[in-house]
Amino acid sequence: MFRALLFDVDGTLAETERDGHRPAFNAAFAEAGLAWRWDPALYGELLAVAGGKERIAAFARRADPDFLAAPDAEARIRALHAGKTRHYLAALAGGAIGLRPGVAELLSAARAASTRLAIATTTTPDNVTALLAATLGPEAVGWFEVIGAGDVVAAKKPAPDIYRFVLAGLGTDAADCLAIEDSAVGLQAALAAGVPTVVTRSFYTAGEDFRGALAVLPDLAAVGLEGLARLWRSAHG
Ligand code: XBP
Ligand code: MG
Repeated sequence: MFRALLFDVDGTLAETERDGHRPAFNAAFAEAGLAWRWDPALYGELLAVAGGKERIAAFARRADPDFLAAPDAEARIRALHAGKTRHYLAALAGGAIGLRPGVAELLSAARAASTRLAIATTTTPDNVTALLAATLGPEAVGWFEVIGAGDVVAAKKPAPDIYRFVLAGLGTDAADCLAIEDSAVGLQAALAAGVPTVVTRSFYTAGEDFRGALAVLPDLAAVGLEGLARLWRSAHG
């Protein structure tokens, strides 16, 4: 049986992207007087780049090269991203986003079985705390022994760094853990760190290439803790 469950956040714990992060980016752009607007289809393309600041820079590179050429471009991206985070946190606090099916049940079964819990995400740490508090209560953040999030590592997913950070914090071998991811980028990060991974497809990732996953499921309601344990054992001969 695996010792720890490592959860991705966006798309895995909750469908945060289309109606959470995306409108928060747009609100920050409008506030800064920029004409940029990310509609749901464009945002789906932009998700190929993980991390909000990195996503803004990737968009500017193709849509507004003058913005990037300015000497203060990096500072402006940081300010835009801070505004985006403020809008996103307000939306979460207002109850805009709920957990995906089966997430709360799995967390409670894992806690009952003393399975260790951790988070490995690209998103900003405050976003994780706010999502957990809004959906599971303020004590839920304490259920996770390690929360690896955002800029704590230099290279974001698909680099394995955030998984390595979490594994080091837990002091466990990668093979003794199970990661739950929703995207090809996240799957690549977990596999590159040696963590067996189950994928739950999400709104934007349903058509991606999930080769290497132990299983690809519609959501976590389709499998309980026991089902995950069976999948994990199947990879351990
Ligand atoms: C998904 C992401 C994140 C969010 C934005 O992260 O790519 O970048 O879209 O978050 P994961 P920030 O699936 O690893 O949880 O704007 O806070 O960077
Ligand atoms: Mg994700």
